[in-house]
Amino acid sequence: MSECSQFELFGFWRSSATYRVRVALNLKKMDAQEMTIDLDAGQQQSPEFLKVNPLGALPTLIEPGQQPLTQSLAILEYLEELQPTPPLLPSDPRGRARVRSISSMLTADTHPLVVPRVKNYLMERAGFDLAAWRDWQIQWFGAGIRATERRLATETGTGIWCHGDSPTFADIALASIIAVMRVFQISIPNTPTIDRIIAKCDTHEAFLKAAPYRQIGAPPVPVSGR
Ligand SMILES: N[C@@H](CCC(=O)N[C@@H](CS)C(=O)NCC(=O)O)C(=O)O
Repeated sequence: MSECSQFELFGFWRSSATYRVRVALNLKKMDAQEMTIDLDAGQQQSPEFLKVNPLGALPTLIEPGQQPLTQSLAILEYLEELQPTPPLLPSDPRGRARVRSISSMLTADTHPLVVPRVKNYLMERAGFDLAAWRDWQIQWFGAGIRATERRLATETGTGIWCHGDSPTFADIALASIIAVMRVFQISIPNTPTIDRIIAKCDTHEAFLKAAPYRQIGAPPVPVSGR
């Protein structure tokens, strides 16, 4: 895939949405050179980066001669079309809809509540301190993860992975939320189906290579984290 090695990816070590793109690239054996935008230093709001992504968010995929591509799920869809093997969506329409539904629940309804711009607003304008922010994180990670567990535990599509017996966008989305929860040392109890699927991700090289603490710019792994 020589044309694919021309990708550049704006990302940050602990960015959950960047992680999704890393895993998809790894599964599809595609390559991108990652360039860091330091979210802790507020580089996403620099005038230069806002020209690349007006929302001031990661990831953004850069391909020569093309406009920047933003939104992790749109990037995953694009990679899926460019390189259909291995497929990260099921072959049947109903299955694809289920995988996209689980993925959206996590990436569109859970993740946006816990991003830096929301934290900054709550801390600067809504009187939050760090303890209130942590309660907020636990509340919204918990809501998304518990809903996902209920679906995975009861829906017939669930297999070894979130859908069937090979990884899909849904596993990438789930693992991306768990990866950032681990960074923040947040765990939600009583999620046996999720725990089983994440144990699978934890033995899969494509997921392991994408892990936050394996990225350039990451701090040392805390003793109690990973
Ligand atoms: N829906 C977007 C989420 C993008 C997003 O919010 N990314 C976070 C990092 S995981 C970010 O860059 N946040 C910057 C900020 O909130 O200031 C996607 O999936 O790509």
